[in-house]
Amino acid sequence: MILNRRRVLCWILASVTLLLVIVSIARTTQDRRIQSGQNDVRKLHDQSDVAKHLRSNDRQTEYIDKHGMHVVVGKYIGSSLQQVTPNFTWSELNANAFDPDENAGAGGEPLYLQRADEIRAKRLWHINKFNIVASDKIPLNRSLQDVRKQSCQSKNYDVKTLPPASVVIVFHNEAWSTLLRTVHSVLNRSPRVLIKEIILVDDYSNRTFLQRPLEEHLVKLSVPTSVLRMTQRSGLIKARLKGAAEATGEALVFLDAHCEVTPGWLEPLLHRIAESRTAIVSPVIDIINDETFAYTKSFSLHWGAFNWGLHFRWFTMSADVLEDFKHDNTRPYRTPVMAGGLFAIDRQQFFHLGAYDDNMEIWGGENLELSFRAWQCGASVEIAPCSRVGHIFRKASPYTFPGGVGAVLHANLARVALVWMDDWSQFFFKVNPLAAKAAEEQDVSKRRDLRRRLQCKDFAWYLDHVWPEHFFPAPDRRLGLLRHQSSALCIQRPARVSETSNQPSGSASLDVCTHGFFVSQLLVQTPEGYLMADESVCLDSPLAAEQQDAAVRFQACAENRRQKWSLDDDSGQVMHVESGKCLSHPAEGTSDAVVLQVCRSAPEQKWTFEVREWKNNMT
Ligand SMILES: [Mn+2]
Repeated sequence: MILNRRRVLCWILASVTLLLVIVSIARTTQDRRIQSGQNDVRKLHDQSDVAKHLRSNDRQTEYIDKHGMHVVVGKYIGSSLQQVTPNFTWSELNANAFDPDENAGAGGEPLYLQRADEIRAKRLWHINKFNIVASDKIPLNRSLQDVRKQSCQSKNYDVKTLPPASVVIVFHNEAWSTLLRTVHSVLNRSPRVLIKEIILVDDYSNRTFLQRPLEEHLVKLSVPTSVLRMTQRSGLIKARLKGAAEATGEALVFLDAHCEVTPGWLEPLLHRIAESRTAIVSPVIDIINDETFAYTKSFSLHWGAFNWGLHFRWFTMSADVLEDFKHDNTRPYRTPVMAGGLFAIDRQQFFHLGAYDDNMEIWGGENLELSFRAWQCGASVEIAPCSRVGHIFRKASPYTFPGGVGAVLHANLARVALVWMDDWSQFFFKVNPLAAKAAEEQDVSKRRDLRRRLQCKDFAWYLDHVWPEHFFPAPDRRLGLLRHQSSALCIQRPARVSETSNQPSGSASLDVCTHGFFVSQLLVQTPEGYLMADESVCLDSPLAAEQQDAAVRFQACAENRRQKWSLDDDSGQVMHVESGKCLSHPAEGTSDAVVLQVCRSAPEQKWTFEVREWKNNMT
């Protein structure tokens, strides 16, 4: 019982702990990886090469960019369940130990602590789940490098024609130094005429330094800055709604409370809104290291999407968006969904579209809800590659969630599915029984009314037009398991094992076939011949052209011919289109469970696609 509950908790935490694809850059030329990657560096002269590298390499989570920087795409997995969080005294929690050294962290350089500080930092880490001791040594006005591409830096904006913005920042027990570095970076790096005001919304913090001392600091600033206080713990969504309701700027810019904006961050966002009032625009989100506060650049060439569990993911952008991007790498490009923490929107448009679902609690799923709503109701969701904002990604959440983090997230996601996803909500609930359970208690009638009032398009339209490369089932696709007939084993996708793997690439394995909707064995067969699994990985055989008995793997879906398969339901053969060879489970002679071999009529090559109904039989 207890073990079970712990397993559920672990699962919930792992799934909650985000989004976060992160990137780190090794600039040092002595870095061996870079030296060994010299050839790669020369090869990767333009963006398309980088993309190819991302798509074809075994280690699809890394690449060397054209400046020779090693870029790693990784993912944070929450580990707070293993950590023992110490109890803090009242004075520890309420101490504001901000005491900056003049040049600490200048230019976004990392700050390494002295030995003596390290021990203290380890203990205090748990208050915010980042290195507060390092943060407190870095000035509020520290400089950051201009990390924009040349083409972005040379762009000029006529600021007088851009809509002034209200910057809305929600916080809950945020550290003084990170909260105010967010505010000061906005003041320092935004044209004054473009900032109408800064609105901080305090989601019921109880730290003493966030009360009077904060207000006394804010009145001294050069821009009108106010604090609104929630009278009970309300969560990000309700707090943002309160901030937006008070805002008077033509545009709204939402920021997390632990960000630092970089030079030129604001103009591209507002310029896009001036151009298209229905555009919701996010910056590129760079990484502020949670240990050293180093500013590291994140990749381009990715967009935001989601997996079968409706968890946000960064995936390589589609081929046609990449094509546009190559023509002009300064223009905002579309994305199926936004990450959610940082974005700009026309204020009237925000309310016209229905703001946020105020029945969503605390955090989670609201970014999908807004993204689906925007696209389906005539707006757009975009990323402005010339706008770059750093954000501290944490490995665990420092906050308590009233009601429990899992319950909150499942209920929020259930609302998203019930209102916006039509038939696909049934698929979501089949693979996510906890959300199905949560759905029983949700009343979404008000949001469905909104959808009708705005005459929004359906989810089929969204998938077809906004994300045709998606890996969900569809009316012209089959969902099911690929069963090897004589062994009665099924093809299985590797699990997401390492903390740095965004997409679980690796050998296709065979395992006992499962009943129901076990995600690792479910495949979507498309009319083009792709066999897609969750997390946007496809059945592939990278060495099919070069090797006998080439291994069969799951690799990031790449819309290429090498990932096409032709299934013959009568003969049971599954042919790899490019090589003309057949999917085989040899009895012996190879260490790989599944390989490609010359097609022949043999039990090794007989498979059944066992269909699973992803919709209820209601229609
Ligand atoms: Mn955040």
